[in-house]
Amino acid sequence: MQINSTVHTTCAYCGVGCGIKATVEDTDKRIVSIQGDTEHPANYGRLCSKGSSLGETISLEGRLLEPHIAGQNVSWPTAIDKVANEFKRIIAEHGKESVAFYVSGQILTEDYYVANKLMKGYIGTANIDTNSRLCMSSAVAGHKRAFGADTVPANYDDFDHANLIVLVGSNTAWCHPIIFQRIKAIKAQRPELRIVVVDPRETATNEIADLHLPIKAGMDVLLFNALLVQLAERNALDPQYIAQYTVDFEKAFAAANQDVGDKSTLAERIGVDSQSLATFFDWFCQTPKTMTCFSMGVNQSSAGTDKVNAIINCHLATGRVGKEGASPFSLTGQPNAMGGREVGGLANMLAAHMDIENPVHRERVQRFWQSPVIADKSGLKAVDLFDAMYEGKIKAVWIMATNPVVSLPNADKVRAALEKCELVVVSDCITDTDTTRLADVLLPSLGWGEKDGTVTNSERRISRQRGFLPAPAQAKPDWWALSQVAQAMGFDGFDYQSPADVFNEHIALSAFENDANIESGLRDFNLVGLGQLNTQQYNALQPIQWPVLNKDQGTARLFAQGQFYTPNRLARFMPLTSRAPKNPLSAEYPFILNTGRIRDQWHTMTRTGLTPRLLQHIGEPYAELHPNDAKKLAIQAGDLVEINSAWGKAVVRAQLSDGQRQGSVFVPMHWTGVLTRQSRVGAVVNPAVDPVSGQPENKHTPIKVSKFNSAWHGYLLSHTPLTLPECDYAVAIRLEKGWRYELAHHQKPHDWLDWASIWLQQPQGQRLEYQDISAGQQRYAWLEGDKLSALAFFGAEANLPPRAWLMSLLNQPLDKLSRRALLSGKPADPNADVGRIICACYGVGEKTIERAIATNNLKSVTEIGKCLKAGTNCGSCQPELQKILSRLISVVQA
Ligand SMILES: Nc1nc2c(c(=O)[nH]1)N[C@H]1C(S)=C(S)[C@@H](COP(=O)(O)OP(=O)(O)OC[C@H]3O[C@@H](n4cnc5c(=O)[nH]c(N)nc54)[C@H](O)[C@@H]3O)O[C@H]1N2
Ligand SMILES: Nc1nc2c(c(=O)[nH]1)N[C@H]1C(S)=C(S)[C@@H](COP(=O)(O)OP(=O)(O)OC[C@H]3O[C@@H](n4cnc5c(=O)[nH]c(N)nc54)[C@H](O)[C@@H]3O)O[C@H]1N2
Ligand code: SF4
Ligand SMILES: [Mo]
Repeated sequence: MQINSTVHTTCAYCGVGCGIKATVEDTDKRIVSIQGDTEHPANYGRLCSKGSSLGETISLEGRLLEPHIAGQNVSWPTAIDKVANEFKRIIAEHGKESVAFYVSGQILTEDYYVANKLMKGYIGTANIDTNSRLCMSSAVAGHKRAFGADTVPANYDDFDHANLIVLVGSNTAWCHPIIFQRIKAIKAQRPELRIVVVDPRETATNEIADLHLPIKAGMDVLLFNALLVQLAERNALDPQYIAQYTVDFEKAFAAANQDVGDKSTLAERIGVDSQSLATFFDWFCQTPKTMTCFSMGVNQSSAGTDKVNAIINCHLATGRVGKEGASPFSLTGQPNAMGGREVGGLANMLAAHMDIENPVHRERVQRFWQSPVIADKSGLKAVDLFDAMYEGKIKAVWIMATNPVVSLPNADKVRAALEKCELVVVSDCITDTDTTRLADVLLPSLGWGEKDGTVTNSERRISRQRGFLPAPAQAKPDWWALSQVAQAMGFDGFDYQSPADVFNEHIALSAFENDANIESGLRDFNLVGLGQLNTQQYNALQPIQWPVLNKDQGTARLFAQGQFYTPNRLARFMPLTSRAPKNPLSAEYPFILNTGRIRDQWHTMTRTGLTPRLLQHIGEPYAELHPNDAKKLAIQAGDLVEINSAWGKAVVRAQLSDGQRQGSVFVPMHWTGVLTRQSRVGAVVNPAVDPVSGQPENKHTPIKVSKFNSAWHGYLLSHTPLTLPECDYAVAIRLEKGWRYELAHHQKPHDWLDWASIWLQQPQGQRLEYQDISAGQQRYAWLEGDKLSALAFFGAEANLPPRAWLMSLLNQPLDKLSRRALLSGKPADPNADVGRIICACYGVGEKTIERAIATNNLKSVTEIGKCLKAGTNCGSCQPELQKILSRLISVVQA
C-alpha cells in the first residue's frame, strides 16, 4: 500500500530530543524515510547516525507481537487477568511492599503517569523505580538540594551566546551528537568560544576542546571546590547575586577551602598538570557567559550528587544561572528522562514535582486522584529493589521498556533475583532480550513510530512523538496495558480512552493548587497555560518548554532573578568535601573499569543492533587500555582480555589508545547475553551507589585484567543467522548480507570441519579448504553457485585475516581473482579492502579514507567529504576523520 504522508515526530533515542519528519513510503512493508525536522528547535533539521537510521529499525523482525504466558501465546484479556490476579494475590499474601514496577525513560510521559498513579495511588507503595535511577537521579537530587526543585535553568540557545563551554563527564560527540555539532558550528563562526572537556579519558569530544582536563576518576568535586576558592580569591564572585538570591555561601566556601588544603599538591591530587588547571581557572574566572554541561561522568558516581552541587555552587557564586549563555546544564540521557521526572517516576518522588516525604503534597495528590491510598514513604531505589527481590522480599515485578539484566550493576545478581521472583511481567517491543528470557508474562508494546504521546528533552521542551505506522498484531500502548490491569484489579480512575486523556490529567495535576499562597503550593512544573486539549489540539501540540504559565507560552530560562523553589525562594549552596570512589583499588584489583557508550549503539542494542550500518563502525565488545598498561600485561591490540571484579567477569577484545588514562580501562555498556556469551559488562560493575541519589557508580569498579587464554580463535560468516556457538567467547554481528560470529574457546574441537559445519548448519555447495597445521590455521569456505555462502577461519592466535573484505564478499558472486584470493583473506587488488567502516551513513572505510588522503593530498575533513562523501550526512564521524587526518599528516611530517 502506498501512502505518502509526512508526520512530525521526535527521535526515539537521546535526550537532545530532535524533531523528525517521517514519510511513510509503504505502510505494509513499513518503509519510511526519515529526515530531520528543520522547524524543530532542538535540531533545526540535523540528525545523527542513530536518528537518521531509525527507518531501518522499524521492521517487524524480532518484534514481540502477542502476549505470552509461560512461553505460550495468549489473548490480551487472559494476560491482563493473569497479571491483575497475581498482583492481587501476592499483595494479599505478602503485603503491598512485596510488589514493584521498574520502568524507563523510554516510555512516554503518558505511560509513565499511569504507571506511577497505579503504584503510588492505588496499590499504595512507592516501589516504582526506573532506569533513570541509573541515569539522572544524581542530577535530580543535586537540583533539588540547590534550587528546591528539579529544574534545569538553561536552554540550547544558550550555546549560541556562551563564550566558555565546560563539558564535564560528557562524551557529547557520541552521546549528544546534535548538541556537539551545534557547539562545533558555533565555534567555527566564533573561534573565540572556548571549550573545556573534563573527562579522565580522551574521547571524540576532544575534537573541539581547547583544553582537556583528564582528571582522576571521581575528582570532580575537588576540581570544582578548588574553582570556588579561586573565584573567591580572585574577586570573580557575584556578591549581589549571592546576597540577594542564595544562602550558605560561607559554609560552602569554608568547606571548599578546607577540602582544597595544600595548593601545591592540588593539581596532582586532581590528576592534571598545574598549567592546564590554572588555564581552566583563568577562563572560568574571566568569562561571565559560561555554560557547564554535565552528564554520566558526573551523575554515575558514588559522589554524583555532590559533583552536581559542586558545579552548581560555582554557577551560583558567579550569578551564572539561567542567564543567556550562562548556566549549569544537565544533559539528559533518554528521550524521556525529563518527562519521567515530571510525573514522579522515581521511588522518592510524587507526580508533578511533588515530594513523597511531604505530607501536604501526599494529601494533595491523593485528593486530586481521589485515590483510595497514597504511598506514605519512599520506595526502593533500583539497586535496593533488585537486592530485595534477591532476598525474596519483592515477589512480583512489572518491568517496562528497560533491560535490567544488562544495564544494572552486578547484573548476574539481577538475573538471579529475577529467577527467584514469583511473577515477572515484562512489557517490551522485542521478543528476545536478556530480561524477556526471564519473564513469566510478556506484554507486547507499541514501538517508536507506532506509539503516541509526549517526551521532554534536556531543555524542558515537551514534544509529541507521533505514530505513523499501524499497531502490528497485538502490540498495544503501555498506558493502555497499565490501565487495563488497574481496572482488572478493581481500581477506578483508569478509564482513559487516549493518551490525550492522560496528558490532560497531567496538565491539570501540574496546575492543581500550584500557588505560592498555599502551604507547599508553589512548584516549578506547571503546564496551566496549555489548558485542556481536545484530540486535535493534542495532536497538533507544538514543542514547548515548561513551565507554561501563560497561554501557549513556554519558558526559556529560570532563576536569573532568583525565585528558587525552596521555602524561602533562595538557592542553597552546599558545603562539600571530595571523596574517592566507594570501592578502592587493591593489589588484587588494581585497575579502574570505566563504562559508557559508543557512537552508533543505543544501550542494550535491541534496536540499533538490528541495523548492519550501525554495527560497521564498532561491531565487537572491547576494552580500551593504555599502551603502557597493555605492555605490562603482555596484551596486544586485538587480543581477547578477561576482566574480573569481585562481582563478575567479562571477556572482550583489547584496543589500545594513549588517550586512555593509565590504570583505567574503558568498556562499552552495550553488549548483552543475547548477542554474546560472556561480554555483558554489567556483570562486572560494582553495585556502589551515591548515598543521596542511589545512582550506581558505573564509571568506577576495581578490576583485574589479563589476557584471555584460549586454545584457538576464529570467526564464521554465514548468510543466515545461526545459534550462538557454544564457546567461551562468542559474539554475533549482523552484516548487510548475513552474519559474522567472532569466537574463541579453551579447547580445540576433534574435527574442525565437523565443528564448523554443525554451527554453520551444514552449509551446502562447493567447499574450499586451506590448512596450515604448523601455524594452526584452518580455513573453509562454501560456495553456492558462484556466491560465497559461508566461511570459517580458525587459528591459534587472535591475529586472523581482517574481516572487512571477506564480509563484503558474502552472498556475492565471486570473480576469479576474489575466489582465488578468498582463503588467503587478502584481496588481490588491495583497493578492494575498505577497512573498518568509519562513516556509517555512506559506508566509507578507514583504508579507503587513508588511500584518498594520500593520493589526493587531502588536508581537511571538508576535503575528505568532498572526495568521498564521508562525514557529510550526519557528521558523527567527523572527529574520527580528523584523527585519521592528523595521524597521517604527522607521519608525513615526521
Ligand atoms: N550513542 C549513544 N548515545 C547515547 C546513548 C547511547 O546508548 N548511545 N544513551 C543516552 C543516555 S541514556 C545517556 S545517559 C547519555 C550518556 O552520555 P554521556 O554521559 O556523554 O556518556 P558516557 O559514555 O556514559 O559517559 C561520559 C563520560 O564520562 C567519563 N567519566 C568517567 N568517569 C568520570 C569522572 O570521574 N569524572 C568525569 N568528569 N568524567 C568521567 C567517561 O570517560 C565518559 O567519556 O547518552 C545518551 N546518548
Ligand atoms: N555499565 C553501565 N551500565 C549502564 C550505564 C553505563 O554507563 N554503564 N548507563 C545506564 C543508563 S544512563 C541507562 S539510561 C540505562 C539504559 O539501559 P536499559 O534501559 O536497560 O537499556 P535499553 O536497551 O534502552 O532498554 C530499553 C528496552 O525497552 C524496549 N523498548 C523500547 N521502546 C519501548 C516502548 O515503547 N515500550 C516498551 N515497553 N519497551 C520499549 C527496548 O526493546 C529495550 O528492551 O543503562 C544504565 N546502565
Ligand atoms: S542527537 Fe541523534 S539520537 Fe539524539 S535525539 Fe538527535 S538524532 Fe536522536
Ligand atoms: Mo541514561
